[in-house]
Amino acid sequence: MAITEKGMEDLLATYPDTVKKNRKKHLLIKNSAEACQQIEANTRTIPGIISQRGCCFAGCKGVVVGPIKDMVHIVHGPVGCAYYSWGTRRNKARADDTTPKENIYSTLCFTTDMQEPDIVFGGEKKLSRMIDEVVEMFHPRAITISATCPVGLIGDDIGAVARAAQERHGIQVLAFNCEGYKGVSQSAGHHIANNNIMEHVIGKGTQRKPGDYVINILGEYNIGGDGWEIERILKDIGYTVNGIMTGDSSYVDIRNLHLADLNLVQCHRSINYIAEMMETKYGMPWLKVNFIGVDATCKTLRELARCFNDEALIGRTEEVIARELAIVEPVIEHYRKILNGKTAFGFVGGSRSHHYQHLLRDLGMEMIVAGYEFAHRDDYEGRQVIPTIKSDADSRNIPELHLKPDEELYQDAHVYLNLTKEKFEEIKKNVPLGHYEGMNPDMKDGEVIIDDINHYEFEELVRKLKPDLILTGVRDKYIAHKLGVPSRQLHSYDYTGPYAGFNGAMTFAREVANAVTTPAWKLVTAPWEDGKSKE
Ligand code: CFN
Repeated sequence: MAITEKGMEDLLATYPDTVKKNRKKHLLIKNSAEACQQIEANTRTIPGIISQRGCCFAGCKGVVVGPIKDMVHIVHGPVGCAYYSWGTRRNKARADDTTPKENIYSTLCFTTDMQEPDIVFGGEKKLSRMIDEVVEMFHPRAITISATCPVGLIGDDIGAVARAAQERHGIQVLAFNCEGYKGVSQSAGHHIANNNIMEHVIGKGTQRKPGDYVINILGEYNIGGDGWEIERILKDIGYTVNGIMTGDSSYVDIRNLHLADLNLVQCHRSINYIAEMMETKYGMPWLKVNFIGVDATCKTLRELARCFNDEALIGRTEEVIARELAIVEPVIEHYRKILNGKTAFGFVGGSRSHHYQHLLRDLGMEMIVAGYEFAHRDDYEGRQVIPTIKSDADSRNIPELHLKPDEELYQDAHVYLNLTKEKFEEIKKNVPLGHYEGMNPDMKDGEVIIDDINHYEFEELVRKLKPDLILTGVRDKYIAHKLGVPSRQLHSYDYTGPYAGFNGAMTFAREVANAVTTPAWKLVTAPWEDGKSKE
């Protein structure tokens, strides 16, 4: 089932002219004849339209800051903002070498619970008292304060409260002015969180974890245990994971983040700011990776080993890949028999809709509609892959060794560590230059790309394209079910996971096969089958 330009016009025909003009720019039918199809993204949702987006507070406290397990995260605002962002993302945490169990606060919910008098007379004193109480009861290593909408509206100076508390208690207290209304989506919150952590936490530590290949993983939040599966594979190969931003991460490890050799970037959307700032400040290169999907994971592991240009590491990588594939391939093959040729509709935040295209293809499935809630244009249109050299620690400051791409826009670097310039030139010959990695380049002609979908467009596209599976968010999951189509919820993975790495791929395959084949869907009459609804 495909949609034509005419079909797309029909879909938009219901809208008033201004809305139609706006939404048209957020919808694309992939056409490889056009060199670089552009999509409008990261702009304000039309008021009155039911968007799937979240807010700035969600992006800052919920996404980037919240998973840091050994900090107490205080939500300064009414109880609802704290309650509904409590535990729902399933970013898991456990005790480790740097963080004992008693320093983990991930399962708790801290809020000033602002009431009407606080809104009228100000909530700073209440916040200050709360910090004192938290320090007395929990003795945390550090504290964050995240502002919700009313805090910005009444003008509470949470920065001043944080500074005073920091002096009083001798621990770091970070204030995030991430009021929900800022920006156009949760993306603004990612940026605010990145800036504050970069400025005040990263670089303050002095302990690099021991090992020959020391890496950080940025943009991995350990949803359903994804990060643990990725770490398992990397450790087996011989890498030391110095720190993760921010799944199962600790304040202690984040202070030492700058001491690793290389940053891996899994979710580019939420953490690219830190990756780029660390490159500028510490000369630390970064590599965009994807651990979602069997082929994607293998490709990532091989690229990573090549970055270090170390024969032993490359050999060990191949050994681990072979060992894992021996287990994974028969399982994937089994489910591919059930799923081959089936189609999916994927609409998730700012990176997964692209990452999961790879895993679906492993299973013989195709994502015929893909979209993001809040991604920016570079997430859709891709980044050009340019090999870049980092020859050794000293060379980090030698500009000519860090070969800059000619064009600034949307370019990405594949980095190589510990190389001579000659060796680098040799490798460069074999790397396809000008190759774009991103959602649009990975899609096939006729498939649909959509930004900031709304409820109406979601329903209409499902009616027209009749996918076998919908990869959804928390709310649109139920739209899918009401339309008689099975779904997997790709934000917190319903109650399951991990989906990343090799073990995750097997879990995902089993669950998707179960979802698609469950007899329950035969008992639901889809609206286009009851003869009453249009089409
Ligand atoms: S874990 Fe990430 S992977 S951080 Fe981001 S852009 Fe959200 S919470 Mo929901 S699942 Fe989603 Fe991505 Fe990066 Fe998650 S696709 S919307 S803000 N996201």
